[in-house]
Amino acid sequence: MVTDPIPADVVESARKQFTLAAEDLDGNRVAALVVEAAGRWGVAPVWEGVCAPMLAALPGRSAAEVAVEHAFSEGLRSGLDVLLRGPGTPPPAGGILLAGAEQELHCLGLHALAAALREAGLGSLLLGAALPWPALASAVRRTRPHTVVVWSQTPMTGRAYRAVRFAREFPSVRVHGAGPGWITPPATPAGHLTSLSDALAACRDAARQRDEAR
Ligand code: B12
Repeated sequence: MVTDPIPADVVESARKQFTLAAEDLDGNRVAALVVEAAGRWGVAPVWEGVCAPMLAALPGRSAAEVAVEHAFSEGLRSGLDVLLRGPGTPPPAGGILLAGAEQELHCLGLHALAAALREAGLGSLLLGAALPWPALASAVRRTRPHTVVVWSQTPMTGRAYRAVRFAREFPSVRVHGAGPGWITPPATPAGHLTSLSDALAACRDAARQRDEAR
């Protein structure tokens, strides 16, 4: 895994290529670019240095801009999803479970985290956007993860009390809120992750502690 910072001229060139592909509504090209860049520089540097800032800067006002936003975000999602994914690999048991908060349709941060975890040799079970809390509870009972990460992009879905109640319901599981929707960060026993690198480090620590306890 490469952890060197990406040189500024590479960031600039990657941004231009992503922009051209998104403006052409060419999601396949966006996907290919993210696979290529992350393969060369690592998932976290490419996500934090190129993709996330580009997403935050999208205007998304006119109809044409919204179409570009969809092409870009969908291309990123599919590129991240194929990255380092082995065919037929079963979801790891006793591992890391990722899900979007109830009613939250944004979840690209989790796709980036899932790709970064695969890169780190950890793997995860990503259940996608907008997972109702009772469905998340059911998934936790079935898969018994050591860590759960719940993504909220918008304040409407970042209900800190809900994450805290969930963490109390599952005291042996580390429950983290992630994303900018947690305006009030979830309090202990739940946690709050603010960057992809933080999230990766938290998941790796938890996996190491689980392995030491075995
Ligand atoms: C992509 C996108 C979409 C995509 C989502 C695709 C997907 N599969 O996730 C689509 C097109 C589907 C979409 C739909 C909608 N969207 Co939208 N969307 C965006 C956009 C452009 C990027 C969001 C994103 O994914 N960013 C990537 C994340 C990771 O970046 P970030 O949040 O900036 O990251 C910060 C931290 O989270 C951290 N970080 C980065 N990566 C990671 C990873 C991890 C693991 C961690 C822990 C942290 C972390 O670093 C960053 C700096 O602090 C934003 C624009 C913006 N300015 O944010 C609007 C935006 C979020 N959307 C918005 C809206 C309103 C909508 C819609 C309601 C629009 C509509 N009328 O239909 C719908 C439905 C949303 C819903 N019900 O949930 C608003 C939200 C306003 C608000 N605050 O409530 C925004 C802000 C646009 C705007 N300016 O109005 N959207």
